[in-house]
Amino acid sequence: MTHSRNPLRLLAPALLLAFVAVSSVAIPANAAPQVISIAEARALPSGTVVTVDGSVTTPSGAFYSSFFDYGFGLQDKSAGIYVSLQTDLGVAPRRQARVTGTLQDNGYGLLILVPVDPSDVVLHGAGPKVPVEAVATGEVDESTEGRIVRVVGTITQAPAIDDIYGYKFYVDDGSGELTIFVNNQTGIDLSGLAVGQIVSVAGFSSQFDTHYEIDPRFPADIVVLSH
Ligand SMILES: [Ca+2]
Repeated sequence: MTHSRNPLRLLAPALLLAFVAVSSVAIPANAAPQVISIAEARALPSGTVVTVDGSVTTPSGAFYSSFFDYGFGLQDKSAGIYVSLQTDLGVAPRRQARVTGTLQDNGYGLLILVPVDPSDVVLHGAGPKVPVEAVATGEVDESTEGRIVRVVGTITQAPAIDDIYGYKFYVDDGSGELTIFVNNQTGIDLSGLAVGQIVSVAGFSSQFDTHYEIDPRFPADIVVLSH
């Protein structure tokens, strides 16, 4: 029975137990997940689970008619991202939220963060005011996706209904025509807008399939500067 005295055989279970004991001490189940910046998260492959912390930038559910969820934009100093949720947490801009979720494409080119459960969104106080970033109409693209941006341009195509999804119109400041997509839940009245007017439009820098767009959040995001 020499094998029973093999010291390695006796040692192995002890080492394993020691490892398990150390592991469970080092990583308790309820430990706060490691927070990374949204820019770091955006650079990771689809399917990666991440935790980010940022200031809410769009009221939850404001984009329901085209996004079909009660999610919201989230932005930190580095970047922004859309958090997709089927539960309405009733959040509004400047709520601070820590979100753990899976990075994925929404099927139309927009990178979203999808929490497994609403409890993966931890609201904690008020966040900093997210500055609205002025960009050219031709600059709204992958590099601005997920952030709150603002353009000033001439309306080139008047608002038109887009089925059940909302309304869209187009603006151009000379750098390229940009789609403005207005979701039904935003309460924005587009009836006064016409081709040739110069408007300021702020909102969430989004992507739909082959094009990029700004999705305004509420009426104050659209201001007519010249009739
Ligand atoms: Ca994209």
